[in-house]
Amino acid sequence: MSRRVVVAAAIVAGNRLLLGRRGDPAEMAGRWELPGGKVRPGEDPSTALCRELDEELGVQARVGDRIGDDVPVGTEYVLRAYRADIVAGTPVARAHTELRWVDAAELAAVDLLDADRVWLTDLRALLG
Ligand code: 9L3
Ligand code: MG
Repeated sequence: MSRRVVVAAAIVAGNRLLLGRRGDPAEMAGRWELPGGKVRPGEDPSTALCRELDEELGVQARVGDRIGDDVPVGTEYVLRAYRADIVAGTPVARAHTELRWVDAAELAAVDLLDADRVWLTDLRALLG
C-alpha cells in the first residue's frame, strides 16, 4: 500500500507565514499547521493544493517550489510542502478555527503539529 500524499502550503507575505489552527480531529485540535489536505486519486499535487487553498482559505493561489523533505505521517500519509503565493482573495478561516500570520519568533513559539515541525528550519529560512 502506498501512502496517500497530503499537500501543504507555505504562504509568506513580507516576513510572515500563514498558519491555520485545527479544530479537528480531537488529537490535533488547537494545534497549528500549514494549510492543505489530501491529494485525490489521479489529481496533480499542485492542482490539489490550489483546490485545498480555495476550499480552506477562499483564495486563488499559485503553487511554487517544494520546500523541505516529505514527512511520513502515521502509516497512512506522507506530507509534502510547497511555497505558494496568493494571487486573489484574502484568507478566511473556512476549515480552521483561526488563521494567523507569524514572524520567525512567533513561529518558534507556536504549537505546530509534529509533522509540520519537521519543516521549521526550512520555514524559518523563508522568513529571513
Ligand atoms: N496534516 C498535517 N499537516 C498539515 C496538513 C495540511 C495535514 N499541514 C495531516 C493531518 C491529517 C492529514 O494530514 O492527519 C490529512 O489532512 P487534512 O485533509 O485533514 O487537512
Ligand atoms: Mg486540510
